[in-house]
Amino acid sequence: MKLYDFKMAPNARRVRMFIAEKGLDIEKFEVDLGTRAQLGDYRQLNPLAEVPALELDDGTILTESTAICRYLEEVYPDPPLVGRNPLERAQVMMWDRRVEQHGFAAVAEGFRNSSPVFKDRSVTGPADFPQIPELAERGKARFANFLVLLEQRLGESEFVSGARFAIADITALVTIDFARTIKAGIGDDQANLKRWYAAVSTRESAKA
Ligand SMILES: N[C@@H](CCC(=O)N[C@@H](CS)C(=O)NCC(=O)O)C(=O)O
Repeated sequence: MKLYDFKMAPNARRVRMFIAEKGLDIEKFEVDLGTRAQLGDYRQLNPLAEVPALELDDGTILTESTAICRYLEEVYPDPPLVGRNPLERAQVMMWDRRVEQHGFAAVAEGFRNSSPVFKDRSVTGPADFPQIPELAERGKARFANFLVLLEQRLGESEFVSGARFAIADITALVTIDFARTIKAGIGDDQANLKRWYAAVSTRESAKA
């Protein structure tokens, strides 16, 4: 297998962390988003021009971080990162999707609509779209609301999706680290988030 990766890309980091938690050794190939390599020959591999992508030994290409992780979970079930029974799996995926939709997407909206690096590239993919400054503001406000939701959740649960570390924690950690790009983060009064962040960010896999 081979992972098409970019060190600074948060979606790629989600998969790298998942791979590290599983203890897998997968070859990596850097697609330099800084020089827009994703818009060149790489599009033959992924027409959506995004990383990560996982190439299987038979040449099959998988894209979308969650789909890649679900595949790895099936093939390498230990340690389980997507729940241990039907209910747990649903809860893990429910929280992972919430984090993705209300946290990660909010940061991406804020960052891509404000950073000069993304001028005319406010949306990933082959087509160019101009930045909309109002969306940068909205992204920041949405992320603040997301932290309130997560603070409340972590007051009732050790990890994001329940009693065990799972993929939703990976997505949440990557999202919170990604939020540095919009100069946002855990508030001084968000004690549950601080407790959880201290535990999760010091896992070996967080270095991935
Ligand atoms: N839905 C995809 C999104 C992947 C994505 O947005 N990747 C970003 C890096 S984090 C990318 O490739 N961006 C290319 C660009 O900015 O043109 C997934 O979950 O893997």
